[in-house]
Amino acid sequence: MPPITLIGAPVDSGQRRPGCLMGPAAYRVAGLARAIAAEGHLVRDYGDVAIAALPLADSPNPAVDQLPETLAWTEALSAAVAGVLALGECPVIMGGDHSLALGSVAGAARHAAAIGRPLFLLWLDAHSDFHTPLSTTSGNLHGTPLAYINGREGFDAFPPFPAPVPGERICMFGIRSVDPEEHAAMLERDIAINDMRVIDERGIAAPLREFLARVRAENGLLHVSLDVDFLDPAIAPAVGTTVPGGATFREAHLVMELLHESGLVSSLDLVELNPFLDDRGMTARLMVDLVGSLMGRKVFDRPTRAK
Ligand code: HAR
Ligand code: MN
Ligand code: MN
Ligand code: MN
Repeated sequence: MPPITLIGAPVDSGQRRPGCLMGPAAYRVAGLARAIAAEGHLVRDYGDVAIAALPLADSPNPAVDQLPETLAWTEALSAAVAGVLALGECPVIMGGDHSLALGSVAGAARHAAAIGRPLFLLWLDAHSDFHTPLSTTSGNLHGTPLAYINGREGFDAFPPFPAPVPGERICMFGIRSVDPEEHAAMLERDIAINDMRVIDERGIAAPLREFLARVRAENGLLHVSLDVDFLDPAIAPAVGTTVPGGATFREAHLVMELLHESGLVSSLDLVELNPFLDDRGMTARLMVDLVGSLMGRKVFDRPTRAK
């Protein structure tokens, strides 16, 4: 793997429950850099990205909350992520709520376009986050990044998304909370929606291997967006939007192990951790352990005969 660069993104503006701004600090306390270095990778901490003066902005949808903050984060994180990728490093964005993906994936898409490779997206989440600023009824912009990335209309206040990612290059896992408008819009596209029912019936490895084979066949870059609520709330309580019936400890680690073996991951978001809601750091620690698996941690080398 290339060198890993941790980017702090203390974004709190995509939802109304405060606390995600403490995410980067919690990852540092839980030893994220050490866990990555332990697998033999070079790792550096870029520090926290900051936003300064907010732009003037208004939405035709009066429900939309904290649009100026979200616009400012989108620009700042897009620039940071594109810059780190251009250096040949792998950015790991320590969130921060999921609205940060409006910027992180824009940065990854900008870089992919610059080097002429297709960007693929793995979305690990209870939610589809496929609302637009026009369709959202909650007004919480953490419910919108995937629509922006996919090039849906309604993001006039935002910079045009560089090279929108078509549905065929998007794969979701863990989905179990989708609003009717998002659902209708998703069905018009060829997004691989591996909801929890698919995982129950097929397991998580087979559909993930199919997706990774497509990324490899097209020489794609792969951005992974890991939302804490992908995980079952029993093992990951530190998130404002828990939904029962999420991925288990082993399902989540298996995803990370397969991603490591694939060697395809080029950038990663860690989002929605709200340390204020955690139970003695258990969620922060689990997220760090999952990144450890993605970076190559294993208990022992499995004998090839057991494949
Ligand atoms: N669909 C709901 C809404 O728009 C819930 C969105 C919640 N999103 C997250 N991130 N927690 O995945 O409000
Ligand atoms: Mn999300
Ligand atoms: Mn979610
Ligand atoms: Mn490795």
